[in-house]
Amino acid sequence: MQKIPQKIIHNKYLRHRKKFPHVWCPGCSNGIVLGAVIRAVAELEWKRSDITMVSGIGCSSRMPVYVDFNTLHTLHGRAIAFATGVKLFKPELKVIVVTGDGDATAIGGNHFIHAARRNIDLTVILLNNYIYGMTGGQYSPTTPIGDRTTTTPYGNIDPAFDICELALGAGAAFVARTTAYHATEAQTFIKKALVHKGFSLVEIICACPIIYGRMNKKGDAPAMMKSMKENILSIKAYEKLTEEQKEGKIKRGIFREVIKPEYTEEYDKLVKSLQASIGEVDNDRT
Ligand SMILES: Cc1ncc(C[n+]2csc(CCOP(=O)(O)OP(=O)(O)O)c2C)c(N)n1
Ligand code: SF4
Repeated sequence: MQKIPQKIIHNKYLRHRKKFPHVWCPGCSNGIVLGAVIRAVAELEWKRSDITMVSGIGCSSRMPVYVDFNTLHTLHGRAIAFATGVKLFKPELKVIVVTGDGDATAIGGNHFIHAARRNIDLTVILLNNYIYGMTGGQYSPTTPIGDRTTTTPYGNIDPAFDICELALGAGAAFVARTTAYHATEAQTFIKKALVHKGFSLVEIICACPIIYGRMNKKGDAPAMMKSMKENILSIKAYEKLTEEQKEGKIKRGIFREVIKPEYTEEYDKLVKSLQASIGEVDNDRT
């Protein structure tokens, strides 16, 4: 495919004259993910009006402010609920949900698992930085055991969710994980998720150097990126490790890619069959 110059992508898909500079801290991974999203959309040659991006509230959830698609910046934890409404009302739209680990798996956890179970055609891009960044660093359901946050000042004792395992358990049809360090892979996974018919999840491990990094002595943004490179391994590399070597390492890759009945299509079929049966009843009456 012909490579589209960055400037053209930026001019076409970003609200660069209206909404920049952005609010993200120096070294935050959110901008890398934004770049991967718009490059994936550019590769697909989708029109801006074909897409609706929906988010909740959080640093990650500010992404719809910056893209020139149809956008909905909604309530904390309710992005998937709003996105479900959009998709059912206008199934022809490509609906992208951008969410954080807090937004999607704490307050929004129920919406997340049930959208996966229903297999509604949404692409969920989940930026997992292991903390509530926007509100100053409370722990989230993905904060690792032992980590310090404002709500776990003596170290977290709650076991963390593995977001991809959660989505797989809930029945999601497409499940992938990568990191902000692996930006090209992120773009590829997002593109695959966007064209996948059904619920798709791309979890992107992100660096929040200013809150999570500082509180947990993870070093600066480059150090956090280096750690992603060294510790978040492809499925192939991970599977070669001994059980002992797997300690502290995480797998990245596509964990599931299957086609199953999609919710809006099933809903449409049901409506049409009911309308047809009502029509038969009406015909019998005449
Ligand atoms: C109903 C409700 N509860 C709480 C908040 C406060 N709040 C805003 S963002 C946020 C957490 C954001 O964390 P996450 O979703 O992980 O995103 P991040 O900022 O880390 O990208 C919270 C608790 C809110 N806005 N609305
Ligand atoms: S607080 Fe963390 S997640 Fe939020 S913009 Fe800053 S670095 Fe990024």
